[in-house]
Order: sequence, then structure tokens, then C-alpha cells
Amino acid sequence: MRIITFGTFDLFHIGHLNILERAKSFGDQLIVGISSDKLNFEKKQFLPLFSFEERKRIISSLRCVDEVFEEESLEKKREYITKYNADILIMGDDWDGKFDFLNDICEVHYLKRTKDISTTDLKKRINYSV
Ligand code: C2G
Repeated sequence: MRIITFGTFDLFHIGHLNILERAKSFGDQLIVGISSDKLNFEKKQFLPLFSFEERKRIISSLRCVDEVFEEESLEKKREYITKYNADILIMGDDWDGKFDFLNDICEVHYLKRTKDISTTDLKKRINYSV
């Protein structure tokens, strides 16, 4: 089974690792779409602290990840799922229900986010600790 998931993965943390490892446990191959810097800017109106190339190197180095690619648009999920021949789409439950319309081409699962950690929260904590 081929699994696909998506994310920015800025300031890589334990919540990111948890979802990637859990995603991998659904099958044999895990493919990760990493948001481009431009897509991140469009989504959030600021650039990630780590560039796409840095985030890509970090995600690619993980044992649970088999393949990565650049996610250039939120609207291209169907295209990516088809191109990478994915059987299952995994998303965090912050996206609950948003991708159900893709269940004609793959299974769609939403996994619970890890509690008490996020990139936004980390940025605030780092700011307070210096
Ligand atoms: N995540 C998690 N637990 C956390 C924080 C994040 O499980 N405490 C998950 C998110 O649910 C997501 C993945 O880690 O599935 C990556 O999170 P983000 O980098 O915040 O991803 P996002 O910016 O939401 O991009 O096409 C979808 C987007 O590219 C997702």
C-alpha cells in the first residue's frame, strides 16, 4: 500500500514525527508532499523559518519516509495522488472532512494531532526564552 501525506513541517518537531510514523504504519511506502515556500506564504502570509530545501532534506532523511515532492498548490491533491499512485491519504485532524471528496480515488484518514505542540507555539516559546 502506498500512503501519501502533506505538510509544511517547519521547525520539525515531535508532532510531525508522530504523524509521519503513524502514516507509514498504514502501508509500505510513505510519500510526503512538502509545501513550497510560496504555497506557505499564500496559506499563512509569512514564509517558513526553514526554507523548502532545508525542510525537504530533514523529511527525506527520516527512516519512515520513502519519497518526497514539492506541494505547489492545495488544489492539486487529486493530481498528486494519481501521479504518485497513492492508495491512502493521511491528514491531521485539523483538516477533518476537508478531503473526503477524494475518496473516489483513495481512502482518506484523519489522525489526531499530537497535543500541546505546534510550530506556532514553539515560535512563541523560543521568543520568551531568549
Ligand atoms: N501535526 C500533528 N500534530 C501537531 C502538529 C502537526 O499531527 N501537534 C500534523 C498536521 O496535522 C499535519 C502535519 O503534522 O498533518 C504537518 O503539519 P503542518 O506543517 O502544520 O502542515 P500544514 O501547514 O497544515 O500543511 O496540503 C496540506 C498542507 O500542506 C498541510
